Amino acid sequence: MNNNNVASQPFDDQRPGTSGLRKKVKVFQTPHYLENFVQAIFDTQTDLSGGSLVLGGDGRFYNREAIQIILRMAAANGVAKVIVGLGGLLSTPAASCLIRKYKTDGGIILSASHNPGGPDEDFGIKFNTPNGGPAPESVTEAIFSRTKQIDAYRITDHDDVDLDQVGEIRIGETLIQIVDSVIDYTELMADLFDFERIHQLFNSGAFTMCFDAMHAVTGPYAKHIFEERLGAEPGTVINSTPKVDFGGGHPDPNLVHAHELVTNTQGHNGVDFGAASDGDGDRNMILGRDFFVTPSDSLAVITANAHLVKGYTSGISGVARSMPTSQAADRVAEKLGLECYETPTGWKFFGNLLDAGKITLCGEESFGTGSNHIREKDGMWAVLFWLNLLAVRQQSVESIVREHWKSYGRNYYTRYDYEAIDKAAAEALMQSLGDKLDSLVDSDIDGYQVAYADNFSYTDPVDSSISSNQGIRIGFTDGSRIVFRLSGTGTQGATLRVYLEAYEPDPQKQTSPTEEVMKPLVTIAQNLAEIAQHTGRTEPTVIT
Ligand code: VG1
Ligand code: CO
Repeated sequence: MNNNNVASQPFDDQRPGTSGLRKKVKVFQTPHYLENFVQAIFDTQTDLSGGSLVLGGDGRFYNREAIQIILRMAAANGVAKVIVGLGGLLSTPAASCLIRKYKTDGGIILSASHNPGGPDEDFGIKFNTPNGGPAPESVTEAIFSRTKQIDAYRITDHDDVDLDQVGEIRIGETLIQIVDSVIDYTELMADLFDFERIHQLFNSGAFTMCFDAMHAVTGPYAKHIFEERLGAEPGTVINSTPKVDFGGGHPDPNLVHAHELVTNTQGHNGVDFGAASDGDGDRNMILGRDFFVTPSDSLAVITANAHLVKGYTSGISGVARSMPTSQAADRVAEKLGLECYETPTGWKFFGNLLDAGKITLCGEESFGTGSNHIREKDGMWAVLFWLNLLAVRQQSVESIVREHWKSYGRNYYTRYDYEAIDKAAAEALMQSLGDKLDSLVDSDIDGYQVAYADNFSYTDPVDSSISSNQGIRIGFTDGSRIVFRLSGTGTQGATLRVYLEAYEPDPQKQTSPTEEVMKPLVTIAQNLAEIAQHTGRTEPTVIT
């Protein structure tokens, strides 16, 4: 067995975005492309040499090939132990769980999350630190700097390792452990949730559920937990076999892409509870019968009800939400006397708050919810939280949310995405909107009074690091808000996201269709940012 030093040249586009490095599969297949990035991880994360690593991915096209390459590179870089998910599969939350449980020096997760998979679609890679969370900006920037200088990488000659048997193999000095992460992950969930009570709910015969794994990584976890452990009817989990191309769909749990699930929740025969997760299992969508729970509301409901759920009965220390997420959680925090933090988009910004014990719960409007049990958002966790809550409160999803609105007010919420627009046009739009901000404060726009208009900058309360230019916020005196930012996960052109929120405290006015309530704000947003003029688009690609 030989360790080879392979000469290479830097690529200039390996800066990680909101969640790791995401590119088309074809880009990752370019000779040395993946290898350079992985070597930059080994070069900057020096504890890995002689240390241990968790490795796995969401099973998309190129997952297995990339794992074999990374294993041979880990051996050549002196990693002592690599813990790999069976079949090369690890959901993002399961990877975080393993890093923490086995106290490894980090993890490499292969995923482009909810983006489609296949030879012409997307692939991704990210490094998680020993706390189990996505690397903070200081680490991703160090990796990026290294990719700009790299001139060689180390790789061992070795045959492919069998990823499909639990057990131990060696590549030279490096121990490879293939583990069934469903076991470790289930154990953690059983600690946090009242499995007995949820089992009784399913046994009662009066409760039905449908979970859509979207042919992505959560299939095996969901089958085991819902059907085998909690006694849900066989067939409760649909699309449960992970596929390299996610069955040709977008593994994105929203009303547009999880249409089979949505149909199953509709009408008289609809199930009582519907849920889905994304490509890598960190996102979740929650549905009742004929009822959609916005992710922002889900975070607020979870916060308000945490004391009813096994793992959280002793109380929570605080809550955080990403900036574009609706302010529903803020209302709950205020009532409960808890601190509520507003962070930039991306889970990495919750890490310090969780590590410091400042928060127990956190979430994003993009179908992400989680707690201090790991350092990633966790789709199955959110679904189990809701199940536990339904078992305790013995009410429908809809009545729980409607009661919540009555107590705290309703934050109507919607997001408009303009995908694959010209990058320069998107940047020009943000620039000219940014230039206007000062003049907007205190002005009146179509009857809405501007309270503040700024470009969000975040100072981390734990390490004082500053992240600026995180999106434009325009807040109005009635509590409504418009946020504009450019996506950091896309692989084609630019994506403009416009987030809209309106606050309604009056219970009599909490049943209007969201589109109707949002209309005036949509018009303001389109005009202010001159979206059509800059991008040529009069309609968004996706509305969630
Ligand atoms: C999007 C979401 C963000 C989320 C990120 C990663 O980022 O808006 O809230 O953390 O995806 O989620 P962006 O930069 O495209 O808006 V996942 O499930 O794709 O890892
Ligand atoms: Co994801």
